[in-house]
Amino acid sequence: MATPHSGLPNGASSAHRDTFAADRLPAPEAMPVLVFDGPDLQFEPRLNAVAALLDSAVARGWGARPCLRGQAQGHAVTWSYAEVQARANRVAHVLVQGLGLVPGNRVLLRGANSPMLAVCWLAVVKAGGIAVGTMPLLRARELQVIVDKAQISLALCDARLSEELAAARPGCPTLREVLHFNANANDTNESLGAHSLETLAAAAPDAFDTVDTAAEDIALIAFTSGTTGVPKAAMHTHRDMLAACACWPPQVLRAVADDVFIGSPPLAFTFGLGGLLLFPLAVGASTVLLERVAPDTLLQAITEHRATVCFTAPTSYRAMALMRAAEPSAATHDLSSLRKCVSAGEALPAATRTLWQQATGLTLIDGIGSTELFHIFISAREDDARGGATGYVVPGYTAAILDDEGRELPPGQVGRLAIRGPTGCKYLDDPRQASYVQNGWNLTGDAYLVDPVDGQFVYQARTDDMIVSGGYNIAGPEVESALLLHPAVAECGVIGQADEARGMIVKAFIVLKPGHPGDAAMAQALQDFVKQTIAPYKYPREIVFCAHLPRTETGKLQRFRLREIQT
Ligand code: 3UK
Repeated sequence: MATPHSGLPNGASSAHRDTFAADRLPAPEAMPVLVFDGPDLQFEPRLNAVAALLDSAVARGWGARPCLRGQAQGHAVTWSYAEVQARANRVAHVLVQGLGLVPGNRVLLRGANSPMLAVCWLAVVKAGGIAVGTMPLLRARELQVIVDKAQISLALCDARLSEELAAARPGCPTLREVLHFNANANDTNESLGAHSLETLAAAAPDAFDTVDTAAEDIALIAFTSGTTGVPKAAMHTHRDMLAACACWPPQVLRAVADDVFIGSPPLAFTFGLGGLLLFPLAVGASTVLLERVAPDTLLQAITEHRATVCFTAPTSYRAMALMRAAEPSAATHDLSSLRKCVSAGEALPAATRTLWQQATGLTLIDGIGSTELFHIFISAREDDARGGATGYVVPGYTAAILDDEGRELPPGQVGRLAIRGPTGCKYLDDPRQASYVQNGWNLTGDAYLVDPVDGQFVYQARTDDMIVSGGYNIAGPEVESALLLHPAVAECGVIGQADEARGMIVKAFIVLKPGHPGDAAMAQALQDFVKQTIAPYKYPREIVFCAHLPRTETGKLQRFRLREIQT
């Protein structure tokens, strides 16, 4: 066992006996500059995020308030704050006494969103472990990469997702123990039934001394959605998560204790972890954790739970709005409980904002965040929100638009978005740290400009997705936004395709709404429509009609896969 890691910048010694994460932090000169401005961003040197979010809620007298809602072992449940704390304490005992978890060990968490998955996350972090979430659809090979990269020894896995993890195990020499949860009580398989996590937890005490971690101990390793290549592992400390809770949620979202949160992003994605677990806990609200989150099931669940705050991706808002518009009567889905709807993950097209407004009367709160910065850093409150712009930098963060040499550009000019604040990118042992963090700034890989009139940040494209055609810079998302205004278009994705004469041409992949033929006349009509909507040179010279678009589990369009498609 390595000696405890000390000498952290604030002088607090680590609680981690397993120093794997601290040993693999970027070198000091490669670290992002951290800024803690204002009274809400002053943190004690010793801090456990779950003590601050859960134990303190119960201590404050919120024990009886509803906390987690959803399905557990086939039943609909609502667990109060006190119950969630007791359950997390029991699971923490199983981890420590039963499985030998030592602070600093990584624990793989695997499951669709559910109350028990959230309890597992809280238990790992309470016990001083490092939670490593995995997207439900990952296959054995991808799980192996994660287990190997994070040197994971323990796993808590939803029984219904046990197969891929079992298939991965021969290639995971570090993985010592796997426990399953959410099995049906009558399941005949021993490891799923009698030795399930729930059975072991039921026999454990319901009090647990939350490990007194240092504010800068790593609590979370979030793998990036990894559109290409080896996924990057972004590490976050206990303080990072509390800092995120202290910025965008109170400044922009402004949720209250009576809110009922709901949405689609997996807890393995920091958009989901913040929006569907940490932010509701921070205000004493409750959160509905859904296993199935297709647009129709999400609509139904909003109605059923009288949800008030929704988090999902732009495409999901668009699909829900179109479904709602097609409903014979407004009564099929009653969305009148909704108060706040947050869109993130990719750019929000103005047409989608309008559709949602028409369907619900609500103004979407757009926000750009990243796995590396943990959560949203540019966003706008409903009153400031306007089509086509992401919003203002969230108080606590600073943003700049930089040119290729790192010089700050004036408003109106397109450049690289650079962010500083109380959170920042810390990749686990990865040379790509040097491209995300430069001179202390976090470079998100997005091209943005600041509107010279209202000062809002306006998204252009991913920096490597800019289409340069005939000498013009064309941002694919702008062409997508224009196409989405056409009544026949359900979804679309725009990329640049190599072209001898122009360097690149704009190429659009289009999913039409039912009943519209994908023929030459339609292609012509769409090209004409774009020319009339935005600068004519941006029109798609090539159009491909398709049945669906390739997307990640978090709703992001996989442009690299569109580029791979040979037509
Ligand atoms: C893009 C957006 C325009 C942008 C995320 C909220 O998406 C999240 O994290 P990822 O690491 O991806 C980050 C990248 O996604 N993006 C996200 N939101 C927007 N582009 N407008 C937006 N509103 O390219 C960014 O660099 O998967 C989002 C909270 C937590 C997150 N992790």
